[in-house]
Amino acid sequence: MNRWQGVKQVIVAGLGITGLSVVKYIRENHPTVEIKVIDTRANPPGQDALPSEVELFSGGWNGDWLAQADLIVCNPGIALATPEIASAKQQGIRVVGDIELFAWHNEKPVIAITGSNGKSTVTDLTGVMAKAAGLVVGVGGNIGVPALDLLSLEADLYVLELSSFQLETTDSLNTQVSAFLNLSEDHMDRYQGMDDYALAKKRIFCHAKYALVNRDDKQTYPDGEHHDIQLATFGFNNREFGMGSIDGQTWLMDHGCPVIAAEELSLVGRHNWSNALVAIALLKLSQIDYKKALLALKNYTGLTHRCQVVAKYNDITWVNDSKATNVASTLAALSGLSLTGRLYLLVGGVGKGADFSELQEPLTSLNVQLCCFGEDAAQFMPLHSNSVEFSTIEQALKTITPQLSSGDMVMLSPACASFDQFANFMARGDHFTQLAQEYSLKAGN
Ligand code: UMA
Ligand code: ADP
Repeated sequence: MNRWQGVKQVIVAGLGITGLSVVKYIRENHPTVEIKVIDTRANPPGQDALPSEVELFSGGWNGDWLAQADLIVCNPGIALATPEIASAKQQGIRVVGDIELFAWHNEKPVIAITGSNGKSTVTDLTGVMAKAAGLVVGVGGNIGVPALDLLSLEADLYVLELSSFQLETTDSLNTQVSAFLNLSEDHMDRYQGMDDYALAKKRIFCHAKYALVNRDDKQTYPDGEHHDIQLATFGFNNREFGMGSIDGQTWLMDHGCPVIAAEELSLVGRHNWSNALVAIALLKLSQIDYKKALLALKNYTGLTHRCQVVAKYNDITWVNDSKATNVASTLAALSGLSLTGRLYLLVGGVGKGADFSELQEPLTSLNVQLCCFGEDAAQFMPLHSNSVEFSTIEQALKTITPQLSSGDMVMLSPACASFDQFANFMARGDHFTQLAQEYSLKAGN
């Protein structure tokens, strides 16, 4: 089926790296199609890289342009409920996302990964392992490399991290395996509730051969309408892809056969054992021999900004977990901790309408000082009796550094988005890391 038949005029709604990749893809593959870009921001990121022949309308919507379009390609950051997009849809104009364009073009096997937490780690690790097994692999999607930019690689396999935002505008992505890792509260500023959020994520199963789901989180299972799909599961007990105990040690298991001891992994934390197990399962379900990739798995240390030790001096550890942008990821960071000293936990930023009360219980069992910063700092203050409010990360670190002593840990695991004070979670993590490296030399002396 040629989905581009009759498409003469495309509106790319929202620039950023996605919009740029869409423009580049259409110019290279459908050169007769006219492209115009609309971005509601006054100075959209990426405008300097836009070819001069492509017209840009910024700082709002352009109703005339939208009305003339045969196809609108929407940035994942723009909700389909946005009145201008909803009205274009109502008028019969097709609205898709970049992943849908990828699906129209691609014929190679795809592994797709979604979930509230762990997507980037699993996506990156699966890519690393598939490469170690000898394949040419394209790794991208929500992890930060637009999927359309991968097509020129002519890879043997594509591993895509897909957000619920991207899945909302994707209808026809064929996958060898679609994994749904876990579901916890996030993006409640965009969805009506958890059911609405889960529904967007379950679109990953629409054209999947296998659904890989979490036995410990039944919310990840496909609904009845995905009846053709073959189900595979992972979890902490010893079934299918699971975990077992051998001589008192935890092992990652494939249908009862030991694969690797958890202790052998460079990744730390129980949640990362689960991430490693998923990567093993994804390769097996894609008929890739994961045994060729076990050394790569063993040596994999994870991505930056995820529970990453960025400074250690005078027995004080500084951890950057800036990617913890929701409650569940901060809970995961807390669950693996064993400390001899006090934890100084930096939380705050943009709460996205979340309920933070779940953090209260794990915090009571820890020797902790809660350092609350940013726009929603006040929402964290009641969670612990030892809470202090700061305006910024720097103010918090400046204040606590003289109090630190041997065995303590300073951890940024904010449970919030960063947009009140930073461009993104990476900028926030880099800022923390730079300060940690500076202040760690002054602490514990
Ligand atoms: N926006 C507007 N008007 C526009 C266009 C965008 O207001 O006309 C705003 C939206 O509020 C949105 C943001 O700008 O939040 C997104 O624009 P952007 O220019 O940052 O987008 P891209 O650079 O194309 O990045 C997008 C994804 N961003 C979002 O989904 C918000 C990136 O995921 C992704 O890596 C990239 O495409 C490549 O696929 C980021 C993200 O935060 C990391 N994702 C969310 C998450 O992981 O929780 C879903
Ligand atoms: P995502 O791409 O879904 O945001 P990341 O791999 O970037 O996932 O990790 C985001 C945050 O979630 C980090 O703070 C990380 O430590 C934590 N995390 C990673 N894997 C899991 C998991 N399986 N369950 C819960 N939290 C996790």
